[in-house]
Amino acid sequence: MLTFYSDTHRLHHGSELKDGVLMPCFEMPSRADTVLNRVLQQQLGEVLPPQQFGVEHYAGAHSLRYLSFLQTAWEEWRASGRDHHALPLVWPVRDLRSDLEPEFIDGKLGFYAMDAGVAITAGTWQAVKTSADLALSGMEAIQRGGQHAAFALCRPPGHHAAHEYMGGYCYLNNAAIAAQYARSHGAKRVAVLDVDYHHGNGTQSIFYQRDDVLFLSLHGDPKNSYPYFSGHRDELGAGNGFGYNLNLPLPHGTDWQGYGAALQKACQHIAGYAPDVLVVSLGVDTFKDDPISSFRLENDDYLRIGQMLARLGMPVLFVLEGGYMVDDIGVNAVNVLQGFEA
Ligand code: SP5
Ligand code: ZN
Repeated sequence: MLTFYSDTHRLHHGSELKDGVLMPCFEMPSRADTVLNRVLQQQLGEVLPPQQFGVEHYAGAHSLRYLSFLQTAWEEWRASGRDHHALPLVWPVRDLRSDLEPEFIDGKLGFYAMDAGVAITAGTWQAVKTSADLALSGMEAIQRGGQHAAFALCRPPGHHAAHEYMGGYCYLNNAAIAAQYARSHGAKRVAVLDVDYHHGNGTQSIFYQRDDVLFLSLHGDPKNSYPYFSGHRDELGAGNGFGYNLNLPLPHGTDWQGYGAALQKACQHIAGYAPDVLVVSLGVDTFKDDPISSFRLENDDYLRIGQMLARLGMPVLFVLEGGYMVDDIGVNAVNVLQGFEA
């Protein structure tokens, strides 16, 4: 399987509040190093750099004003005299005005964010742009290069980012951008299966009203897991998209028994939809030792995930999302890919 990777991810490492204290993000550069090392060690296949895609390729998933905010936020923050990471601190919740974009950077940060897990640093735009380009390159290899599968080793991750907001370490929705690219280049139907521990609220939101992109997610129940405000079972899609969104929230402590059954259900749903291509938002924060999550998957369970996906018999683009037990994310992510290829 081809892997798409770039060192550019190193330009981004944010800060977040952990138990009320500002710390370096769990979403750190060593994550991608661990995954790349495992890809090389297991000789998964060639590792290729991304092609450069223009911002217009991100515009199916994101608004133009959000994209220009991301490109200029660091400069605006610097121009207002600060040099530490920029973090949002105020949000237009409920009855506050969310129809007007503020002019000052502090207001814009909150306007375009769902939480404070998305620091903007000097290298953030370049890193997130390259991460999206990796996903696009992977989709291109499948659609024009005739590859049956590809792995986009994306960092930063993307699935919490929606049409007009960032959140949960995510800025550009790499999986959604790749799914939209597939639709624009010949695929009639695309499915996105999100196996990250956290609900893929951004991807759900981007395709919520559409029947040409099916979204399915297995995740920690939002009653007690981030992102808390999205991912319930009754979110089924709207308008033309009604019936094309499937959430399978699972309780704390879920192990392979519960997880495998839910994945089986998701796979049946995907088979019935018969997409031309499947995008897998591959988070491995479902691991038993993940520091911020509460499922109990073991290393070998990731091989089983790959095997079940292979049985669908369709082309798959794997897009790396979360996973914070740095010692194991290489083994776990690559186990999915090797299980798929076995
Ligand atoms: C891409 C991705 O996986 N983003 C995850 C963002 C999660 N951010 C909030 C985490 C809060 C964790 N609280 C942990 C409580 C554990 N006892
Ligand atoms: Zn996650």
